[in-house]
Amino acid sequence: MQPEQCTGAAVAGLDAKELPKIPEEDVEALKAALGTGNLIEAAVKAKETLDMADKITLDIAVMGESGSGKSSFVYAIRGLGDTDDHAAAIGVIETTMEPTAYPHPTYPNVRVWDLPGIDTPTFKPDTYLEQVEFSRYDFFIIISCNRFKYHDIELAQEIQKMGKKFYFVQSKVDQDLANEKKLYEEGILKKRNAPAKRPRQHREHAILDAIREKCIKGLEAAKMASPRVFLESRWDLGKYDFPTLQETLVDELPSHKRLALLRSLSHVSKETVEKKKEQLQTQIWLKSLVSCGVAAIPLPGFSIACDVAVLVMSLKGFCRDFGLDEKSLAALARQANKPIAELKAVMQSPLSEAITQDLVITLLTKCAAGAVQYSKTFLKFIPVVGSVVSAAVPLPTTYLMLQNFLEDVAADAVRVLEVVTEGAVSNPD
Ligand SMILES: Nc1nc2c(ncn2[C@@H]2O[C@H](COP(=O)(O)OP(=O)(O)OP(=O)(O)O)[C@@H](O)[C@H]2O)c(=O)[nH]1
Ligand SMILES: [Mg+2]
Repeated sequence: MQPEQCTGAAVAGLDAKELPKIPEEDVEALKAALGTGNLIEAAVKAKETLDMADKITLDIAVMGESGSGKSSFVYAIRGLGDTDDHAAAIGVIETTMEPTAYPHPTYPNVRVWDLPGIDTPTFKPDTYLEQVEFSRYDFFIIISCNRFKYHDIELAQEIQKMGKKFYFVQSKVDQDLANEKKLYEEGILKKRNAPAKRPRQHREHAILDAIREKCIKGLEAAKMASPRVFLESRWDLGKYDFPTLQETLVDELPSHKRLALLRSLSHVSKETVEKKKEQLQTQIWLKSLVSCGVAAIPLPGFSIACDVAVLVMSLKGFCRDFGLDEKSLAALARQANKPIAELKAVMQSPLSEAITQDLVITLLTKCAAGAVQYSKTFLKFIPVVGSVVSAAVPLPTTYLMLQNFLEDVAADAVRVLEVVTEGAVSNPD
């Protein structure tokens, strides 16, 4: 999409009355960063903070019995398709024999570990966690495609003792549903005097609830306190409990690791997109500071000085974070079995590849009028001293531009998600 085709708020002229309110935490963060009144120093610190956030690592362990669907889950959670590179070894014949790390294709600091089945001959249940070096993982996914067995529960209890989190995932729920449907279609349940608890008509939700309940009861019987079970199918990650699992993982992670996980998650729910936006929002002042700091140069025909290259990188980063680049979009289109053009058609902001210095200057120009008003508010918030005086206009301008762009790409991500899930979300009940 060319710059002039953009219709999002980032390129629309901004009315000062419509300026978004600066979140309180952002003001505090900026005040802290500008404390000494030295802009260059503040920009260097901001860059360090951003670099540190990019280096945060996350190690996710996926474990369970042989054939339960571990490898399938490992590639699905990284948003990969069957034919993609980096896919974990999957199949009825291939077996995972040792812990193998699969880095996320875009965010290699996020690694999903495919662990051998606990019932694999070289691993013994009582030493399994040590053998797979449990201490390196941030949390554990325990997968089963039938019911959770004694070993799964024992492992979960050990993990809990070590102060780490685990999540029970019941895989291949599509198979369970298909089997149940067959029973209803063939009238077998009627003939066999089905238990009164079973719904008379085939209802997907009721069947899913029953599967979940059965798993939970099994875990409770094995003395697991308040167990949670997430149902999923590798063939349809947007359905069943996978989106809820993603949200739970994000919510329960320590806050400094949250952005790393969110970035690596493919968009299977609007809530994930919203959470990602919230986390990225916290970086906007830092990005603005960096762009107005060390390498800021006056823009021709424009009353502000800033580093446009830094802003180009920031916008491209936002697009990548929301999967709005050619490669990610093509992968998504393939998985959803839709033409990529259909996904692009709903987008109002440019893809990562179309972000250029010219586009950034266009966006800054469109934001400038609003930002002048903003700078008055800014001056009230922030006691502008020392070399910070020179940033009283560029900082709010770049802040506003980045903020609007983030809003726009997040809205695009939701629109793309709607196209992808169209038809797939129909409730069969
Ligand atoms: N229908 C269906 N099949 C699945 C699902 N997940 C995995 N499978 C199939 O189950 C088989 C085993 O899957 P894997 O992902 O290789 O299982 P694994 O746990 O890694 O197996 P090992 O490495 O041998 O321990 C493959 O044929 C998968 O295609 C699912 O959600 N639905
Ligand atoms: Mg495997």
